[in-house]
Amino acid sequence: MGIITGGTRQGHEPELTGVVIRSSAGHLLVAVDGTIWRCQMRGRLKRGKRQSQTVAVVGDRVRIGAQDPHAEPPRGVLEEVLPRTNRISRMAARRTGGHVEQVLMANLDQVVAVQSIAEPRPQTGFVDRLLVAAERFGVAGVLVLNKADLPEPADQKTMWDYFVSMGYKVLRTSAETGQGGPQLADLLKDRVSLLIGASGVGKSSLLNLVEPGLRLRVGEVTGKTGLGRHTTTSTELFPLAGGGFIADSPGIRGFDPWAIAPRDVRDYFPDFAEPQQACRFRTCLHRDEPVCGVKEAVAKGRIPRWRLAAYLSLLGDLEERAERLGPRKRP
Ligand SMILES: Nc1nc2c(ncn2[C@@H]2O[C@H](COP(=O)(O)OP(=O)(O)O)[C@@H](O)[C@H]2O)c(=O)[nH]1
Ligand SMILES: [Mg+2]
Ligand SMILES: [Zn+2]
Repeated sequence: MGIITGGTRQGHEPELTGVVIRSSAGHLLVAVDGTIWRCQMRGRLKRGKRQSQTVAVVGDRVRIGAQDPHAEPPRGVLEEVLPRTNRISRMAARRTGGHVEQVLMANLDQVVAVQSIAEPRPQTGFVDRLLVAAERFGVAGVLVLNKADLPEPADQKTMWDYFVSMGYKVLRTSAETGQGGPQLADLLKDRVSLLIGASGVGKSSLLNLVEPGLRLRVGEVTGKTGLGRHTTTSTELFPLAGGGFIADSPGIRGFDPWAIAPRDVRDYFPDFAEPQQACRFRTCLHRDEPVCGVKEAVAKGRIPRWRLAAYLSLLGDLEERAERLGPRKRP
């Protein structure tokens, strides 16, 4: 994989390519041949036509110009973001009205949705939405259930078993007892992964478990809300000693996938594919339409109710956004 090994190019001015390992407010850390450069964005890149909230994100391959190669750390300026093979994006905060894309990471192999069995409890619909985005952007989606040392309610287990039945990998771990550690290390090895989940589920703890050298800061879960404090403040990419790269991200709660037309949402629910062949209308949205194969599958217990609810909730949110933006700006 070697995405962090960039390369130098001969020329009048030294030009370097590397990988963004951290990006915040116009400042980047870029790994070039194992050396970390601190880089600034040029104004024209910041103001570029691209609507993405973040022009250069973690995982992006970039070309930089050296400004002060002998400084500690060496300093450079971002010249160009090289084309992405893929990305994971959501809509930026609601107050932007759904116009702004927030790219969480570029050039990745898999997104690992981390939830905890308790403290905090799993968020309804979050995993469903994240997996929709993964399917949409051509990234593999994997589930990790952390805090497996805590008792797991039966209805939760049924829910995760359903994701297994759809073909997703579900791994139970405990950063406390070390359970599932070797399996998680195996899952991450030689791949470029992004860990996503609410604050407090144990993302940083899990990374410390598989890569003790990282010594990431771990937050306390506050008693009142059961949610963690945001001790990880920006997404950061780390090389793994055994091969591969892993990005730890600050806790995110909501996830509205970017660039999905409402009518296409159903195609990213793989469990709907077969039952929806029985829908009377080829364009059935499985909502109010008569003779709907998906609703029938729910009635017969073959698709759980919460799964249809997760779909309808996402559909509603994307429709609302499309309405706000008007027909011309729909993705
Ligand atoms: N019981 C239990 N607690 C855990 C486990 N993993 C993490 N924690 C605790 O959960 C809290 C949040 O952990 P942290 O790694 O900062 O979560 P992050 O916000 O997702 O990075 C800390 O108090 C950890 O000690 C686990 O497997 N079991
Ligand atoms: Mg963290
Ligand atoms: Zn239908």
